[in-house]
Amino acid sequence: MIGIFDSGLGGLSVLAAIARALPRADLVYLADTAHVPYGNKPDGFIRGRVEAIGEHLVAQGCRMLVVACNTATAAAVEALREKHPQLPIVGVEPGVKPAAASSRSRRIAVLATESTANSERLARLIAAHAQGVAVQVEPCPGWATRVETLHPDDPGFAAEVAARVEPLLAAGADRIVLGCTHYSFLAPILSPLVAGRAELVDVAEAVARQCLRLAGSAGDGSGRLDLHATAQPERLRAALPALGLGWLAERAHGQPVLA
Ligand code: DGN
Repeated sequence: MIGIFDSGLGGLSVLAAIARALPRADLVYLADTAHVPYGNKPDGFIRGRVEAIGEHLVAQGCRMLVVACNTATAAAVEALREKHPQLPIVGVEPGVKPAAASSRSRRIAVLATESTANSERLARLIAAHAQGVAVQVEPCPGWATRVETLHPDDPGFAAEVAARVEPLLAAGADRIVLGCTHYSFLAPILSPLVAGRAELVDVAEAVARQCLRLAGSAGDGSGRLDLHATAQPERLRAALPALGLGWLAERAHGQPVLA
């Protein structure tokens, strides 16, 4: 069984990619909805949450963990690996490497939470993989929370997104990295905005391939999905069709539970 978690709904984009790549793996998705968002919280708090969630998922029988959150990965994946040295633990990092490697203009932008934008981990990632490429890191406060409302298509918010992204495109960025798993669900707003000028870079599929490599097969279970949340678990099932993931709701087993 693979345990996948995020502060809220964003990691569902990673869950969907994993469910496609490992159709027979049993999966547990945990949303830490009692504490969403993580993006403006201190690292120590996020580490505490990640450790508690790790314990919970291991107690459920998970034999692999996926931190489906850039913010939690930056703040706490190393601490989680120290706690569970026997487990494969996959983190999620902004796709700076593929963006820098494919950029023709040699200019890319990273959209992320404030916490990820200010993290040492992102600075190291850029230093290691974007040599000779100009990287603009753009913190996007409130965007993850907007996805949590399930109404990111509000015209006022779409205008806010455009106001943040247009200057990046005007400066010549031809790769826009979605550095927060929630932002995958903003693709309906972002894709038309960048069309013909830049490509969006999302690492969900790459994370799923990494899980497949580590698992060694597409799963040896029945492909069941359990949904856990630390608050309002019933919202999770309703969120799936609202986010275009109705097919995952069919895989979901029983009622979402309070973790
Ligand atoms: N989805 C998470 C991320 O990838 O950073 C966190 C978003 C949040 O909690 N603000």
